Amino acid sequence: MCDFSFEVQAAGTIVALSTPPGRSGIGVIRISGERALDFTRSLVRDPDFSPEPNRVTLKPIFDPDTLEVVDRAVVTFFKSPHSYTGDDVVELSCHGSPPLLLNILDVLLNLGARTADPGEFTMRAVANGRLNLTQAEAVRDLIEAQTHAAVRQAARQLGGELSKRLQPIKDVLLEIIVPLESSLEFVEDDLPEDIARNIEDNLFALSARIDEMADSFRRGRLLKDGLRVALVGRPNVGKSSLFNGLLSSDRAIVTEIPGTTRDTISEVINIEGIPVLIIDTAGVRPSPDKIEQLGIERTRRAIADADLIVAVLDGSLPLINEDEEIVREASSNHCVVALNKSDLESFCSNNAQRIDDNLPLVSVSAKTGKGLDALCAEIIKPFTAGYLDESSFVITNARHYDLLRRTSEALRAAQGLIQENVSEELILANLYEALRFLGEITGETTPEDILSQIFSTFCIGK
Ligand SMILES: Nc1nc2c(ncn2[C@@H]2O[C@H](COP(=O)(O)OP(=O)(O)OP(=O)(O)O)[C@@H](O)[C@H]2O)c(=O)[nH]1
Ligand SMILES: [Mg+2]
Repeated sequence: MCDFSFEVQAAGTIVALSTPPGRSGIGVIRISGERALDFTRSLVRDPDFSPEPNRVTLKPIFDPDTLEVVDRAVVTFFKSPHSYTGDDVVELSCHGSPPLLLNILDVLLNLGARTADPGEFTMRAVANGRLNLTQAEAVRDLIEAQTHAAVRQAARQLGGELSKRLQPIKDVLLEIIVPLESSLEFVEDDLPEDIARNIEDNLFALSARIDEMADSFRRGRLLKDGLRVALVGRPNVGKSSLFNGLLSSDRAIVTEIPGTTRDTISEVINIEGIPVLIIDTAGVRPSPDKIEQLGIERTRRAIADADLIVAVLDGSLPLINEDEEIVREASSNHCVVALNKSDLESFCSNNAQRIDDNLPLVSVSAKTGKGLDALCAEIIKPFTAGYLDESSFVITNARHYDLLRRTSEALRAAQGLIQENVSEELILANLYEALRFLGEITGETTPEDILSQIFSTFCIGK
């Protein structure tokens, strides 16, 4: 069992619905704590019920007031410590009827169970040494993953990959600390030159290794948080049609009337594992119409918040000043120009002649779908260039990134102090700090307020 720095704050037997609220085939209620089995016995009105751990049993569930059977549930018992939380756990797989599940939860609360806080099951798993902190965070990331690539990364972290990669780094750090500590006790003079150079080299190699890990956060953040991309252009150029084409669904209203889209609408699509939020916006033009003006205001906000702007132009018509103005504005951010309506006879790529050559430009037809793959490739290009290695493990969490950076800084500071020949105590202080940052990633040295903050981002029932 790991030695964690915190105790489970609120003891007691906790209960929550672990499946989403709403109608479903099955709804799972999870009970964790000392009295999990007691409460289950009351619920099934069988005081001798002693289920074999890890085996399922079909049991009737009673309403305690009317003594009527309200459901037949599959009961699974996980005996401490061999459960998700490390406590005794019972999972009741009931029929997924919201009033039925609420009723059963109510009965359990009346028996003395307590509603679990967000992430409390996982917090207990960490406190009981069933998971380390990075694995617990991976549980949340797995549930929240928006693409298959994000699922894969979360699953690897849940399997302990991050902590396994950190362990050898901690080991090397300890190998540096131990002789420094002993030199402090036994040697009056400065560190011998050859030992100092050796420590310096090791610290250099170690901080380079940590920097490499931290750098992978660029891709990790993309996989987890994705990109915001706004489709912007004059009315009628085909923004909503492109939006629908990228989504492969008729999500937005398309008509030949300029000014059709009033409000921004957005949906997430998956481009090579990256969740990309595509935002369709109202066409930009001077308009006396109050509703249209409000829509255009929202377009401006979407432009300001976007990671990249697709400036959409109608390639079947000569460009006008407004088109150029839109492209000019968009190019202050990451920008791709989409020259739409390439299926029309009047389409001419020369229409885009006045557009800056340096901007990526793709000819597309929202109508036929031609060029959409190329447009998707251009959208992610500025963010993935040079580091799209599908198989590599990446840092996906800003907390881990920050702590890795701080570890690396502490190691570099120690390196500098060795060069300056200062006392071993000062060098050691930096090395211990680095060790503490690494321990904060996996949970050994994480302050309690940070832990509470982390678990408050989980959903209830997990
Ligand atoms: N032939 C052809 N017509 C297109 C294409 N894309 C859009 N259109 C047509 O152009 C007109 C305007 O399309 P929308 O997608 O509504 O244009 P929009 O830019 O969203 O317009 P607003 O919402 O008014 O700003 C519709 O009649 C579409 O059918 C295309 O690739 N080829
Ligand atoms: Mg539109």
